[in-house]
Amino acid sequence: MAVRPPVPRGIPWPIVQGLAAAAVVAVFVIVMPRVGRRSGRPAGRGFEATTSATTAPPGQSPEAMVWISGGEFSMGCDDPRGKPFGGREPMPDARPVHRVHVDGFWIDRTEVTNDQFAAFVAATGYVTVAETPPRAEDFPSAPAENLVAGSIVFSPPEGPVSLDNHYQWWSYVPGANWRHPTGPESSIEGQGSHPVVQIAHDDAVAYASWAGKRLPTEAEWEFAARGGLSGATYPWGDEFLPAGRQMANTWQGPFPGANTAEDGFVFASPVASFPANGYGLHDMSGNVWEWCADWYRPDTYARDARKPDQPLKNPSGPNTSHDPQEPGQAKRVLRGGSFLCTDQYCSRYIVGTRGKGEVSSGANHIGFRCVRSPE
Ligand SMILES: [Ca+2]
Ligand SMILES: [Ca+2]
Repeated sequence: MAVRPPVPRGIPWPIVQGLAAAAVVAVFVIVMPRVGRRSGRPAGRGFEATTSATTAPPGQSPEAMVWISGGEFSMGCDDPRGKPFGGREPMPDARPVHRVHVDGFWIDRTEVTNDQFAAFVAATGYVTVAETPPRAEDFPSAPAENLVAGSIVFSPPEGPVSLDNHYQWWSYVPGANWRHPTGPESSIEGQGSHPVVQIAHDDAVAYASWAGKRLPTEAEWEFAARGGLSGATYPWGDEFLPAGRQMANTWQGPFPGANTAEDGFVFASPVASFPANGYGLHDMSGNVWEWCADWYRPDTYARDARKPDQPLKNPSGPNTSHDPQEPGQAKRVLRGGSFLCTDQYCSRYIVGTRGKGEVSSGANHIGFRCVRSPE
């Protein structure tokens, strides 16, 4: 089981809320927007076949990227409750299921690794958000001694706890950052092929720009994650454990205190430790959450599905974010779930489900991958 990292003393919750809790709440708290419950909302078309454009790659694929020829697919998720491993959340923000077209693009075969991010930092001197002390002007009521650089770390209690308060298993840890994912005593030595974590949205954008890439739109991410399947619950099909096989790095055992790691990993696994989907992409479900470019709103799909007879072309999300649970927080979309996902709490390893995170907050289960458009 994970060693409990040091719980910070004297860090006011306003700082934690500003730097940390937003992402935690964003990703894990059940969101119950009214999407789909109002009369007059489009019902959506349900799932229809994915049609691939079958265009050849316009040139040689960049290293470690896969060409996705694009096409038309059904985006979203039915209510997964009642399905095996479907979890307890209705996922209303992932409906209506609606038709979307995406143009072709390249996508990283895996999540961005520590080695890849280290090369970026070595080349640019980039300093991540988690390595930068919070600014006094952003937290005017906080004592100066509490404005310390750090990030959010999964800090499980011993023994069972109620699952209605995520502060029981998340802590703001000074000194936690991508080089020290769970705090100053931790290290990524020997973990070059692990996904980089403790990455805020700006950090992911900066890396992508340096690499000549960009973050995927949510639609591109889901098209790629589905691997050519239509309406499947997972990137590989409808069975969570086909022939008893673990297909993704998630959580087994009672959450959050006792990870039995039947899939072999308590924390993040080296990228591509689990089978690829139909497009050759690894870890589109589980391992670490992946930032997308889009702002998060729970009603995005209701807006996008307003013309159900016309596939929406290359949607890039709303112009601003809004989360009714935390209206003041700027949030971008996160997708795919993580090694902490379980049907007891957060079943967002389900391929059509949506997550979200406050943009300045990393955590030790949040990373990313990049895409590139043809010239
Ligand atoms: Ca695991
Ligand atoms: Ca992932």
